[in-house]
This record gives sequence, C-alpha cells and structure tokens, in this order.
Amino acid sequence: MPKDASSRRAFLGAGALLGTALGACRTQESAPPAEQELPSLLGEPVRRYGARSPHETAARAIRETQTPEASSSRTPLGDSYGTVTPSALHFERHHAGVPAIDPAEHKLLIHGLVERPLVFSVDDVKRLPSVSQPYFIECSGNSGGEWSPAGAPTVQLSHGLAACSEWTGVPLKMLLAEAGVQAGAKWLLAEGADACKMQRSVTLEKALDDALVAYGQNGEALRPEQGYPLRLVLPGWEGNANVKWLRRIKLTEGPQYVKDETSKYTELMEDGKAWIFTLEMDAKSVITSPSGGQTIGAQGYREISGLAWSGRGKIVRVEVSTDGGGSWAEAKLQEPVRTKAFTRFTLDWQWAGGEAVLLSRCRDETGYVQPTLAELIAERGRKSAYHCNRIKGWKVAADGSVSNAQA
Ligand SMILES: Nc1nc2c(c(=O)[nH]1)N[C@H]1C(S)=C(S)[C@@H](COP(=O)(O)O)O[C@H]1N2
Ligand SMILES: [Mo]
Repeated sequence: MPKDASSRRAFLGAGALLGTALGACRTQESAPPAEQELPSLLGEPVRRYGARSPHETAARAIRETQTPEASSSRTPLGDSYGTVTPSALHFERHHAGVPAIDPAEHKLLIHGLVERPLVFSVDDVKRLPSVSQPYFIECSGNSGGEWSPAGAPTVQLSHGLAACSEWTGVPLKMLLAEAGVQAGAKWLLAEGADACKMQRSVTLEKALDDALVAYGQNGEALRPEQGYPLRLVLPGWEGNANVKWLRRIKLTEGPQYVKDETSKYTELMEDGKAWIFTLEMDAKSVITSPSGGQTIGAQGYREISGLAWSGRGKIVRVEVSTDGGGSWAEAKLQEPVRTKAFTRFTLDWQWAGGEAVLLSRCRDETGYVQPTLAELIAERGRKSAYHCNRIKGWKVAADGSVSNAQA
C-alpha cells in the first residue's frame, strides 16, 4: 500500500463530516507524527511569471500530422479540476499554425452592409466596456471516434477537443452598433489572419446575442494558440466558427458558403444529403475521474467526477450509472452552473472492489437529454464524423484499472 494512499484513507476515515459516504474507510493504522516532526522547507525566491510544480506533468496530447502547422492537441481532461481549463492546457486546433502577431500592428476591419466601415486597433477594442464570462469551446470533431462502439481509451483522446476559459472582450453587437448595420444585413463573414484564411458565416442574430470579440483568457491576454490578440467567441457554437486572430467582419445578406462550412463541418446523412450550419453544440457529459487509463487505488469511498456542457444553455441535471445503465443516480452539480460553460458534476460512490461500468448522461435547460450511441445513430445515421455526443462508458476492472467500455 503506497504511503499516501494509506494516510489519505486514515484521514478520510477520521472525518466525521463526510459521514456514511466514507463508512468503508478504515481508521488510522499508526500513530500520527508529532507536530515538530512536520517538514518546514526554505524555498525559492519570488518570480515574475509562475510555473506549476515540477511534479505536475499533465500535458496536451498532440496529433502527429505530415504538416505540423495543420494539427491539433487535446486537453488532458482526466487531470482536470473544476470548470476552468488552464490556458496552457486549452486544446488547440490550427489549420495553418499559430501566426506571430504584433498587437500594435493588428487591425479588425468591419465593413460590407454597414453605414460606416470601421477599422479597430486592439487598443480601440480594449477601451470599450468589457464583459468576462466562462464559455466552453468544443471542436465539432470532438469525440468523433465515439461514433464507433469501440470508443477511445482515455478521456483526453475521446473528449479532449473541448476546454473552458473565462473570456474577456467586447460584445460584438457594440462594435456593430458603432459601424451601423444596414437593414439588408442578416449574416456576417468572420475571417482570421492566418494563412488558411479561416472564414465562417455567422447569423446576425448570434452576433447581436452573445458573441464576443475577446482579447482576454483566464485573467490575462489570449494565448497565441487561442487567437492572440483578438478572437471571435460564439458561445455554444462549434469550435470552428470561433475564428481566431480575427481581422475582418463583413456584413452580408446571406451566408457565404465558404470552404469550412461546405466541404467540411457539415453532417452527411444516410440519404446522401448533408446538414449545413449545424452550429450549436448538443449537450454532452463525460466522467473524467475515474476514467480510462486511471486506476482506483483503494476500495471504499471514491468520488466520481466529470464535466457536462451544452451549447443551448445551462446543464440542469446529470445522472450517473455505476452498473452500465441498469440504474441511475442524480449527480451533484457544482455551483455556479453557468450557461454554455463546463459544469462539474460529482457523485459519492463506494467501490466494493468488483467490476463496474460508469456512465453519465446530462440534460440541458431546453429539456434535451444526451443520447446513447444507438439513439444518436437512429437519428443521424453513421456517415457523419462530427457532433458525436453519445453517452460514454468507462469499465472498472476488479483490480481497479479503468478502460473504455464498449457502447
Ligand atoms: N483563424 C483560425 N481560426 C480558427 C481555426 C484556425 O485554424 N484558424 N481553427 C478553428 C477550429 S477547427 C477550432 S476547433 C477552434 C479551436 O480553438 P482553440 O485552438 O483555441 O482551442 O478554433 C477555430 N478557429
Ligand atoms: Mo475544430
């Protein structure tokens, strides 16, 4: 028995607060150390920019590609706490690498069907009234491997193309009001400054609702990987439309049918037709701890913890099954539950040492319930690679090792 496991068990066993949930924990085996035996260490001096403990090694998993500029990396959700993804671990998806942009040179042009075409510097944007809100960003290709019953072996590989940051920026509607939207404008085209010329059509309705032109992420400037110095944040909409290194917005009558909304990021149905502009991310949840690749060290109390989110608003309920869907228990949602943001759920669990299959399913405030793989396929067929939000299972073996459970 590793020392930390037995002492943690002893600590939990002593806690009357947690009561019956911890009933299976044994009480202390050996006498605690005397107060003066506890360590006190002289440390390093202060430093200008922090770094995590060298003992912490969670990292993004990089997808190897022939052209490294067109690649992605995944958030290590299995090592995540709470609801905010550290900026250094926020997944990345770049179609043409991370451009090095000097914020003093960068400009955002707003033109097309406007009264006054305007050019904003980054400082012009930062001068305006700001808002800060946590929102998830999720690639619509996230969990694409889960279309197969086999599924991915770890939560980083299955669900790591999602992350949640607190974004700071200016509501896009404020910039549009400055430019003056003409009556005929119903859509806009957003464009990035990177070499792939990422463009997406966005409805004016979304632009006037909760769209942000963001310059801040988790209390500091955007990371270059996330679009420094300016990024479009479209809360709840598929990752691709959240254009990074934002340099141009053109007001238009209709959508522009650009490459990233026609040849890609559409859903092919069984009848050969494709759904286009499937922009809202459906509600999804996944257990992050314990999850594939992890091992449950000791029998007795073990918190089950995971993340749930919906592109249509707030998560209102998460249920967890520990017997492969035979029975379900309502999980606790950590407060505050925020719209279009990660919500952390937990369930008290006693692991008696046998096999178990852990599942989670969520419901959002529109009443939508996360489907099983069979339900999802019944609705959408098997041809699409995107928007897979099926219930994911983890199998706990008798030795405590956790792996993917076939759907
Ligand atoms: N300009 C630009 N914007 C972009 C991309 C890009 O390659 N270029 N990738 C898109 C895709 S496919 C996704 S999923 C998200 C990823 O955002 P992140 O890298 O901050 O996680 O950015 C989107 N915005
Ligand atoms: Mo994406």
